[in-house]
Parts: sequence; C-alpha cells; structure tokens
Amino acid sequence: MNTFTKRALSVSTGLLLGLSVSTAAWSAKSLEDVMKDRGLTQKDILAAAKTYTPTGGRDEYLAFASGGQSGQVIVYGVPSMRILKYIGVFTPEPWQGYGFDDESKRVLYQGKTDGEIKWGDTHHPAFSETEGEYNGKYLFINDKANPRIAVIDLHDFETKQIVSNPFYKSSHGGAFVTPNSEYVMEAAQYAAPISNDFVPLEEFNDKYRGGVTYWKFDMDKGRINEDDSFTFELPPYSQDLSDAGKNASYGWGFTNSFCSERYVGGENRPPYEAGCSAKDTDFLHVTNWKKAAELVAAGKVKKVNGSYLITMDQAVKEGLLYLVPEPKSPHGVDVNPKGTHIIVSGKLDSHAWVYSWEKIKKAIDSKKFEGKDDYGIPIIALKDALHTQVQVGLGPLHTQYDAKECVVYTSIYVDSMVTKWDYCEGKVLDQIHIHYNVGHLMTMEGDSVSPDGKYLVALNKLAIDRFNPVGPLHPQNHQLIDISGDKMELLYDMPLPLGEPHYVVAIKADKLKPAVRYKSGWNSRTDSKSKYKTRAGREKVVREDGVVHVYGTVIRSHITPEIIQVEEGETVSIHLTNLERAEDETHGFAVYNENVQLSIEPGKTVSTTFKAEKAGVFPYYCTEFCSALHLEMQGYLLVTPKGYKAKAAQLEEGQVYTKADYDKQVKTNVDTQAVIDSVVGFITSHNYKDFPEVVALVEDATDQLGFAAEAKKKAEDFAAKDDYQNATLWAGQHWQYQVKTADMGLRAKTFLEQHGAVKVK
Ligand code: RUQ
Ligand code: CUA
Repeated sequence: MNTFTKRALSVSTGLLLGLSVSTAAWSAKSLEDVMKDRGLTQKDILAAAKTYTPTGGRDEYLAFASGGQSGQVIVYGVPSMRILKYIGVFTPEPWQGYGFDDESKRVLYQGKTDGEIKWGDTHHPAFSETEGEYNGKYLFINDKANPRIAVIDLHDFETKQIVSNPFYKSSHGGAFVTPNSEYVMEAAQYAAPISNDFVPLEEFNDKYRGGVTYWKFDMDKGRINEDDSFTFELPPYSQDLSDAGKNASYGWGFTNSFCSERYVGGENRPPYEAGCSAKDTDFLHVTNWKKAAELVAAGKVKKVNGSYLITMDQAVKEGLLYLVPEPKSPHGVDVNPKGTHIIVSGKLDSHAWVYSWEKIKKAIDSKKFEGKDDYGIPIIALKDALHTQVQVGLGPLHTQYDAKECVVYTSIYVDSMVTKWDYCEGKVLDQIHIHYNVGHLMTMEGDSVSPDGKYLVALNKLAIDRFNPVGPLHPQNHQLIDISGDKMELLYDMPLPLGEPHYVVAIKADKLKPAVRYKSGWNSRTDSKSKYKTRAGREKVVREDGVVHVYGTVIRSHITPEIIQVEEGETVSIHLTNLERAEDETHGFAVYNENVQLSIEPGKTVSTTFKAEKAGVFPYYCTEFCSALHLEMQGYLLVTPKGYKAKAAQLEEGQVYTKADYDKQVKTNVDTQAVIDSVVGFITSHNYKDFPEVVALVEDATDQLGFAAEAKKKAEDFAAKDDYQNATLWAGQHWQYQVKTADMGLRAKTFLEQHGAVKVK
C-alpha cells in the first residue's frame, strides 16, 4: 500500500474512532456529573449554551477592537469571544509580514510624523457607513500618540493607508464617521502649537491650539483624500471624543473637551489633575461640517501646513462653531440613532447629561447665546440645550444605544458597573456589576442608526483577580453581557492579552465579504497588479540599476529559485508570487540574519529589499507549515566574497540511486495515480461547478497535475539514458506533485460531501 492510500485510510479510521470515543465520553458522564465535578450552576450552563460555538460553527457578529499600545486591531467573534485575527496597523506585525515587506513598509511609514514611528496607541475603531448603517467595507482607527488615522480594507483585513495629522501633537478623539463616510473625524487631545517650533508655555493661551479634523474619505477608492480634508482650529481645551450627528442632526459634529481651564502644571504648582478639574463645567464643541465643506469647495478656506484650516475667527463669522457647557471633566459624547439627543457623562459627576438637538439648533438659529468664551466662540446656555440629567452612578463614561428606543447603557467607572437607563423619561432601569473599572461599552452595531442590541461588551480597564495570574502585567478583560431581556446578565469573561483595547465595534458577520485569494500577482497594499508578478516557469534573476532583482514564486513545497547567488555589497530585491489558488495556502519567507519575514497569501506578490552586506551562507525557508514537505521548502542565499571564482568541482550527491530505486518509485506513482483518478471520478460525477470553492481547488489540482506530467517526462527521459540518479529524483518529484493534487482533490471531495453536492450525468 502506498503512503497516500495509507493516509486516506487512516483519515477514515480516525473519523470512526473519534466518533466512538466521543460517544463513550458522553455516556460515561452525564451533564449533571460534569456540573458537579466542575462546580457549575444552572446559570453557568445557560451562559455556556448562549456563547459556546460548536467546532466549525460561526459567530453572528464580528468585533473589531483597538489594540491600544500594541498599535493593532483585534478581531473576535460574538458571542463566542474567540479571537480570530490581529491586524497590524501602526506597528510592524511579522505574522502578516506587515512592516517587513516593501509594499507594507510603504503603508506603515507613509504616515510617519518625524522619522520612523514603530508603534501607535489605537483607541477608537469605526466602520464605514452608508446612510448611517455599517456597510462592511472599511474600518478606521486613530493613533493617539502620533496623531494619525489608518484605513483598513475589510475585503482582506489589511491596512491600506495611514495619514498623519498636519496640526496636532496627539489625538484621542478619532475615528468617528459621518453617516455616509463623507468624513472621518479626528480631534486633538493635548493642546500644542500647530507649528513644529518651540513655543514657551507662557504663550499657551495664544499659541497652543486644539482642533477637530474632518478627513475626506473616498468610498470608491477606499482612501482618505488629504487634499480635500479640513480642520477646525479650536481653543486649547483638551478636545476629547467626538461623534457625528445623524438623521435630525446630520451635517453637524460634536466634540467634548476637558481642562477648558487651560491649566498647565509644573514645578511648585498644583498638579494637572487639580488644575484641570477646577471649573464645574467644560465645553461641548458643536461644528457644522456640511457648511464648512461648502466653504472649502468654494475656495474660501486657506491652507496652513499644506492643509485647510478654518480659523476660529472664520468659523465664528460663518456660524460654524458653538459651545455648550458640559458636566465637570466630561468623557464620551454619543449621539442617539435618531440624531435627536446627545449624551455626555461627567467623570467627576454622577450624572449623565442628555442634550436636545432640537433645543441646541433653536438657540443657534435664533442666535440666543449666554456669552462668548475668550476666543469669541458663542456659548449656548445649559438650560437652552439640556433635555435632562440622570443620576447613573459614580464616574459615568461611555454610553451605547439599544435596539429599543430610549434605552441606553452607560459605563460607570468608579462603581465598576453598567447602568441601563431610559434617556427619554430620565430613569434608571437596571444595573449590573462588572470586573473591574469599565471604560467603553459596545452594543451590536451600536454606533449605527439601527443598533441591534442583543449583546453588550464591557471593556474593563482592570482584570485584577479574574484569571490565572501571569505576572504583574495582567490581561485586559472584555465581559460579554446578554441584554436581550429586561435584566442584564453576565455571560463570559474574555482575557485579551494584547495592548489595552480602548474601544470595539461589532458588525453583523454576514455584512462582510472577505476575499479567499488575490488575483494572481497582486500588490495588496496598492490594490493593483504588482510589477514584480511572476508566473510559473518564468522565474528569473535580473541585475538592474545596481540591484539584483529576483522574480520568484512559491507553491507547495518549493521556493523558486532555490539558490540565489549575489556578491557581497550587492542590494537584493526578492519578489515572490504565491501561485496557489487553494483557500488558506499561505507561504512565508524568512532569511537568516536579514530581518526578512514575508507572508504571501494565495495570489499575492510581495518584495523584500536588503543589502547583502557580508559574504556568507544565508538559508531561507517558508515560515508557514503549508504541506507535508513544508520543512523542505527551503533554499540558500549565497553571498560570495568580492571577485569570488566558482571551483570546477561537481556537487556531490548525498545518496546514490539505482534502477531498483527508480522502479520502486514508479510503482508508488502508479498506485497514487489510481487514487487520484478515483477522487477525480467522484468530483466530476458531481455538480462541482456549482461550488466556487471546489472549482478553485480543482484548478489548483489541475496545475499540480500539469507539473506532475512535466516531472514524469523528465524522469522517463533520464531513465531512458540509464541515468537512474536523476530519473529517481524526478520520479520522486512527480510523486510530490501527485500528493499535492490528491490533497486538493480530497479537500474538494470532502467539501462536496459536506455541502450536499448531487450526482450529474
Ligand atoms: S476613551 S475609557 Cu480612549 Cu475612548 Cu474612554
Ligand atoms: Cu510553504 Cu511551508
């Protein structure tokens, strides 16, 4: 029996065994036994049933969390809370080759502020929207530390663009999206001079500034258009979060602030936190982006630092900017789905304040103001803006909306709980304790115009005693809460061991249509054909402009070329195209000592360029366990000393083969072919063309079979010349291709069996 049939047999016996083992396990222990052994209550079992996702099962929602100081985005499923992916955004991420291949380096360092920033502090992810609904196309996220916004394409979950704010030195309040993704909002946090010059703190009030930027987004191109973006110059109050108006308040934006005292700490002065919370109120900034965009389009706004800046004077004169008092040291500003109300919490207040957009708009239209701030911006009196104040608990922060009208959830930081309340009637409905010190909250599709409710995720700042201890640095804790009934019910604790996920947004999973593979020879970062794409058999090495360009390919289980030879001091640029079409057949590429790690998904072309500084031997290999002979997916970069002349000596074989070896291999190949034929027979006798996944597998298998035929011919030619050394090696290679063909064929067959394929004539 050849290895392949053995393998097929062991798979089927394994399945049978697996079945009997699991039946035995179930019969030996009843649910009651398990509950008793593990000390589980009825409530635990119910929670488990609500979150457990059987093997192969899918989640209803996908959540995208900021990775905080990791500079990444974390993707997980709800309700299973299984982590599915980390997306490299502001930080190099070797698993994805992000920040290692030339293509992604261009994205990562495109948004550089000064020099090469290697990390980010991601805070607020936001989905692209159409008419206020998440459209599943793009995700935006900000970097607080080095004011930037990144664009992630949800077609392949890759970062495509990073833009750097031309005015700020920090930005917390991003990213927030207007209802048709016309703009992505980003607010400054710590006031700073808008130039890069040194400006003494004595000039804080006059020269330090805050702001809110409206980045213009082009949905068709999937990129931010920096040229058409604009920024409102704002007073040096620490602008915090923003939210875009929707429906009733469409065209407007809301940005809260703290430290409108404009306090600066320092030696022999009371600290920042004292000076920044002295006043009873701070300011909500109300900006009219719709009218501002018209001014920009009409050429009435000047550019500063190469970008449109609407000065405070201009904004006041044109009626684009207003202030409304907010509770002490506020946090969070959340517009309701209808756009009629805006909720702001005061970190040092036990109330959430509900503003009425109708009232604010009326005050603006009738020019009814209680005065101006020091910068001449009109202030709307609190009584002319407030709908109600509700006592929700100590240290309220963020609010999320439910599917039920008027119902909201507010995180209560100091009391470590979530308060469910009604903002129309101003009354508390329910409270639940969480663990511990909750920051943001998230309901399903909670930032859209039609939240789904269902689940609430509490993003807790401290985990303390919730998990097995792993040293002084603890994981974060995302707690899943069932909000489908009247009472909130805690379902699950998920430790998140990467950065501090500040905020998370969740979208219905079926709105996403991620790709399985790229078009062959694709530069995924520019979304276009790579000029370095290479087809099978066209691999080559070209010396051009002082660079050694290697046009290579990868496919199970080899890298072409397998040997690359350059001279010390030469610059090498290796371009690799993944020829696979089968789902999940990613190859990697690592080179000893050169800081090279590529991730080459099916169809992708990526490049790595480096200077071969020193003569030596540099093995390279595939970093993904892609196939049975993955470990053999290897090669050598030989860097010769200057002026090196190759010796005439022949490569000495480690193993000598005879006619008997050749015949044995041929026999194996014949047996394997019989298995392939039977699998092919099964596939072609079914309606496999109705299954795109299977069609791709069949195409892949056909490719492999084509290579197999070439190898077989070479083997036979050598055998005819009695060169059994080469004949046996090529016959072995023939078998390699057969195994890969069979592998794909079996995957296709299994897929057909599991997806109800029917027989055709
Ligand atoms: S903030 S814990 Cu960075 Cu969104 Cu409120
Ligand atoms: Cu390709 Cu391992």
